[in-house]
Amino acid sequence: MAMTQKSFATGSTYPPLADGVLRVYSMRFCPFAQRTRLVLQHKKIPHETVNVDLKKKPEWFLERNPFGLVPTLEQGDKIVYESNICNVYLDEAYPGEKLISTDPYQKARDQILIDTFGKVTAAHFKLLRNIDGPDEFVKELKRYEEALKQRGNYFGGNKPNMVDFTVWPWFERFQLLEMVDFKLDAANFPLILAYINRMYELPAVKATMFDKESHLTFVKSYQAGEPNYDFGL
Ligand SMILES: N[C@@H](CCC(=O)N[C@@H](CS)C(=O)NCC(=O)O)C(=O)O
Repeated sequence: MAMTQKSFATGSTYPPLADGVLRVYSMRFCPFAQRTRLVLQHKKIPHETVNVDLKKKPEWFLERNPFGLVPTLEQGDKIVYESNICNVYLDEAYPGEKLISTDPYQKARDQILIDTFGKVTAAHFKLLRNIDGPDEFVKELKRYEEALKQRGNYFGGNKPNMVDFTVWPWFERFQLLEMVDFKLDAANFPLILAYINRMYELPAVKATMFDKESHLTFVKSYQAGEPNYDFGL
């Protein structure tokens, strides 16, 4: 495993990557990176993690991903980035439980939930920033309440699949909406509320989650323009 969880910043030396080792570049509080960390954990894919300072990015990180975004995967001379692409790559390249359906119709329906989830994240962001009220967020999230009604305990049915690991990081962060006095209510979101409790039991979620206080501390530092990437270390 990599030497430290502390984030690497501009001017740092590239931490050497051993032959064959899969590395994920991450930021501990990034929901996109968490998507990929969830898949790595759930599929038990051996890997190491290198956290980067996203305000003062190391030069060697920008050489590997010119967009400078996490997650980014590196193994030998292979580089993959964009969370959804990383996750499809990991599912295809590694053995173990497959998270993407081989049934074309099921795969298409799952992909709709994955691709249109950006509407939820955008509304969540605007609500959290007090740019918008809750209407849009509630409307978009209702589609996922409906999906659970049709699918069962998880978006994947009786077990989690790629949809679950794609959307989960934001479900973990819905509790941040207490900052703007919003809470998911049992009348509108009974299945989502039960789902959130169920997901917290998954080993992959336990391995990648932060508690509410840590998320709140990070988000407040982020909103103040001084993100505390190493909070708690
Ligand atoms: N579309 C990208 C988004 C990733 C992303 O925005 N990650 C943030 C951290 S949460 C980041 O790396 N930000 C650095 C920047 O914007 O310069 C993905 O799905 O991987």
